[in-house]
Amino acid sequence: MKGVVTKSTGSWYVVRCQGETYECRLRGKIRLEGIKETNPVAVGDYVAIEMDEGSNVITEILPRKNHILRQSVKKTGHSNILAANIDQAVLVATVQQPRTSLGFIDRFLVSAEAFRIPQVLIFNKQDLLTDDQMAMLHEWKKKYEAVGISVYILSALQGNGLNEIKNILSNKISLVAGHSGVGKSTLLNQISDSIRQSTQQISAATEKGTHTTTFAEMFWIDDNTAVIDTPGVKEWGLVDMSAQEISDYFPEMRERRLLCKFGSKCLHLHEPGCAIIKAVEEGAIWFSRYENLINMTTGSDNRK
Ligand SMILES: Nc1nc2c(ncn2[C@@H]2O[C@H](COP(=O)(O)OP(=O)(O)OP(=O)(O)O)[C@@H](O)[C@H]2O)c(=O)[nH]1
Ligand SMILES: [Mg+2]
Ligand SMILES: [Zn+2]
Repeated sequence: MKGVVTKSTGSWYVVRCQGETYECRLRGKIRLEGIKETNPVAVGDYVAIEMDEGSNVITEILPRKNHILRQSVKKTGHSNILAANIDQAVLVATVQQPRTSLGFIDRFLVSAEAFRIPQVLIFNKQDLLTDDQMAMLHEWKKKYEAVGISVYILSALQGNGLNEIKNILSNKISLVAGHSGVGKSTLLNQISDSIRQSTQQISAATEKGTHTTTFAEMFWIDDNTAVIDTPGVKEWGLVDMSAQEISDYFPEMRERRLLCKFGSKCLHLHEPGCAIIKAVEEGAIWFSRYENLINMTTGSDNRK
């Protein structure tokens, strides 16, 4: 039987086949070619399962159309797949409680853009913001929308703006990611009555979440719509990307970089005739995006 992995704990998995769910283990060592991953089977993977001596086992992982990958914090040289075969990558971010940096946001967007997975940015906890912070968010929204990323500002707690979110999730499989405590599970609970994820207050001392959601899990809202709630991530490290390649994953730089005097050798640092630097100076590229590109290509980002 073939099905889709809807939950992964690392040692056992839930697989959905024809509307039924099965708890499964992995047969022996299934290894994917190439990348070293901490979790060879991810939520969203299509797999073949069999009954084996009274228990269900995953015998095969079918080819993936894409996946969202980040550098593992615990095991260096390893990467961690958040989900596979997704139509849309949704990042839930907050200005405070906890703070999500623009560097973290851009690394997430780059990781999705590497597979041309459309990205959605949701700024949650609008109710906590001052007028000045709201004005700043509206500026960010304009700048991200100019490069093709959809941006929503809302409060999952108060429930405003949820119809728009239901619409953008409709008929797609969406990954929902972000730092711990930004309100991913709170938002998903509001989206569908069938989702009843635990949520928990962030720590008053550190203003950070407490990793309430511990495993990635896919929920089907209707026959064609699914969302994947994921545990909060602290850091977002890029996996296997060369400096030249990274600017290709910034949509506003993709074509401009071809005009650099040194062509594909240009790292857009201080080379003469750099089309990217020129566009930043002219205000056609947002300085924050440029700064984050340089942090990624020079490896000087702290990932947070
Ligand atoms: N003020 C405010 N608080 C919110 C909002 N959305 C969620 N929260 C609160 O933020 C806290 C964390 O929410 P969760 O939904 O558990 O966060 P999470 O992103 O799922 O966290 P992890 O599962 O740890 O990754 C809870 O106390 C929520 O009530 C919001 O829009 N405004
Ligand atoms: Mg959660
Ligand atoms: Zn350049």
